[in-house]
Amino acid sequence: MRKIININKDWLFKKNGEEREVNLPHCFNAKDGLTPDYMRTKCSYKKELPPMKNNVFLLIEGANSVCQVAVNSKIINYHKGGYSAFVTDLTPYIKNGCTLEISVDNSDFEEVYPSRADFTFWGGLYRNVSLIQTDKCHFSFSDFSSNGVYATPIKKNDKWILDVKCVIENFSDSAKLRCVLLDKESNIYAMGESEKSEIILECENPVLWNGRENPYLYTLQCEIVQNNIILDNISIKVGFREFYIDSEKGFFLNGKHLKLKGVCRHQDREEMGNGITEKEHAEDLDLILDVGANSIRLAHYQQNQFFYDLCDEKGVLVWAEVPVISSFSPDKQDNAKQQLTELVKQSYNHPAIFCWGIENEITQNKKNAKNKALVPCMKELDALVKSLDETRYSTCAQLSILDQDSPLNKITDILGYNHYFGWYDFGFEYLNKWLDNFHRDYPDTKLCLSEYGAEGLVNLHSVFPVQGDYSEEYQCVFHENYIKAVNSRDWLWGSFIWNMFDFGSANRHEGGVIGKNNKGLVTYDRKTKKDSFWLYKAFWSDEEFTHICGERFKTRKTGKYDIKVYSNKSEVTLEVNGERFTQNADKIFVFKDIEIKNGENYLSAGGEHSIVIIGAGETDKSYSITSENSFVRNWERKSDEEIVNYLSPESTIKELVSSEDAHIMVKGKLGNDKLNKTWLKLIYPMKIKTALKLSGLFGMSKNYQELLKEYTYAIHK
Ligand code: ADA
Repeated sequence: MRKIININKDWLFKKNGEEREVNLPHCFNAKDGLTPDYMRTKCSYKKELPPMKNNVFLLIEGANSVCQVAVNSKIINYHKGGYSAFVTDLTPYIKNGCTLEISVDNSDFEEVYPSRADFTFWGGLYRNVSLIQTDKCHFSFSDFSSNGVYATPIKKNDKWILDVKCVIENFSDSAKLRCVLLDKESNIYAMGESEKSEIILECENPVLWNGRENPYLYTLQCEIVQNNIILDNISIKVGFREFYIDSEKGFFLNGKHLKLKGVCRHQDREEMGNGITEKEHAEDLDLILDVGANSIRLAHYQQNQFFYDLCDEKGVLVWAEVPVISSFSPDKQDNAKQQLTELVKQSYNHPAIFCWGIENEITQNKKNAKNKALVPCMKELDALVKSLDETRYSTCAQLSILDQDSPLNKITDILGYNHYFGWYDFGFEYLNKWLDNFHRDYPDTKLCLSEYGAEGLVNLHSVFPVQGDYSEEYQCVFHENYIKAVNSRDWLWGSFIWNMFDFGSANRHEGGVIGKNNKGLVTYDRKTKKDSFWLYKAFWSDEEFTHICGERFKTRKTGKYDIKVYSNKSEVTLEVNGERFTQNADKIFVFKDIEIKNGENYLSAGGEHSIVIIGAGETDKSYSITSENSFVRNWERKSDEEIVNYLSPESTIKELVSSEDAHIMVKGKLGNDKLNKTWLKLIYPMKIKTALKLSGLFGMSKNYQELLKEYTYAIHK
């Protein structure tokens, strides 16, 4: 029988010549990973191992990104790829005990994905490390460090079978493979024995794994038996389910239509980086279930097996993927194939997974995207994934601006596009046009929205939210439009919000925040559910609730405000300082012209959610951005007299350009040549608000946005 010994405790960690004791999981960028010059170097972890008999394997579940294993100063293994597990055979070295030294390097390696991406490349031995002691005859680790068991539920002519294929080391003639399938109550549901390493179990009318409704799991116990002695054993979960996607009707699970209501997830946390524990994983999934999602895109890399297990248990459909991202390089193709093979083989048995992602925005680096090897390389990854798993879809997530007729769109079984209309480009209205054109021209393509999102900072607020203002309110407006667009198109099989959580991205500096991407529905510390969280809960969850928006938009100038409420009830009553207002609506309730008086104002909705807004002489100034790295400021509406000297999103481009102060400052920053206002004259009558939305339309968007950024910055300085 195998024995698994967790060795997370008591490692001697060495960084830049300094040594200290640490426990795993450990991330050596936990303190600096949100700064642009975070440490990218080689560190090492050392430990004495006691003498051990039998075969002993070292399982490292994740080390970012290139890892070297040495025993008694001799290098015995090397692994490239920061997110997949890998196993090293210690048998020849451990009989008398040994010194184990694991070096982990998160520098940029030419031949390893990823090199460029919008997230921190957290270094460290950041998942569990264990020793697995086995008999000479055991389920093999040699097949890309999988557990050596591949169980495939197959439905043929209305009958289910479970095809169990194993890879076994030293499988002698006198040994047998035994597979027992147990139901939830531990009753034997099916069983079989074989002298070969494959068994087919007949499974009559199994209870289906049916997503969130009923994620029924069986337990498969695989044993290698010799003379009635169990030499090795592995237990995995099995779920029987069928799914398919129709380009017109969407996603079907077990014959029933199911729109995939998805979020994307990054795993890192404040002060921990990627070195998180089961507690944090479980907390993340609980929040995802709370918002009512039934699907997750586990972007942009292989995640912890524990998290896939949780998704199996809770019935959440998973898109799993490799970090072949942002910038194509033929030099990394071998590594892409290796990471993809590891992902599929190591995660093969999870019923939750329905597709394998082979790339994300691989055309982002325009120069590399022109490389003739790009399409053939992506085709090769697609063929590889299909050869490894015939039962799931291959997929990819394309950059928004990739031509709809790109040959890259014809490679995978299903397709995703990442769209940020209304954040980086155009206005969100453009989404409808883009989607309808796509479906008209490519009606057979099975398309989803693989990403969409907008920044929402819980400390920034606006009565008149505009694109790019980073306010919590604009994030809501953005998502209100997207959810409607998604829901009104049955053919769109799913959508994945970017992102469920704010996450570390060391090179970012915007909205006044350094080192983070703030497009989460929930903050980085998982403590605050932004208003947009409740919008999705209203659309997705059956759990009744009422939520008043604007709780953090606390101190406002006295006056009349529209108060927004999200709820999945059809009728909501809002009580403001004792006065009651009732409204019927669908998910989004807007109570117009609510008087906010001086001092504390008490707002309550159906007794379920109460907030306090303070009426004051002025709105709290901290609700507007002050950092010079943000390109759009949070603007406040002023009275008509004040507006003469104060620009707002309602002001025209002419007013903006004629501002003497702004002009002088921009001149100093950009130089005279860029201050040529001739082309700006064409849009003089346009409101700043509209111009920002449409900036992508002018074909000179970079210049244009640069000018607008500089002007808006200058005016508010
Ligand atoms: C891309 C990318 C993501 C994400 C996003 C953003 O679409 O795939 O990794 O960071 O951009 O927020 O800009």
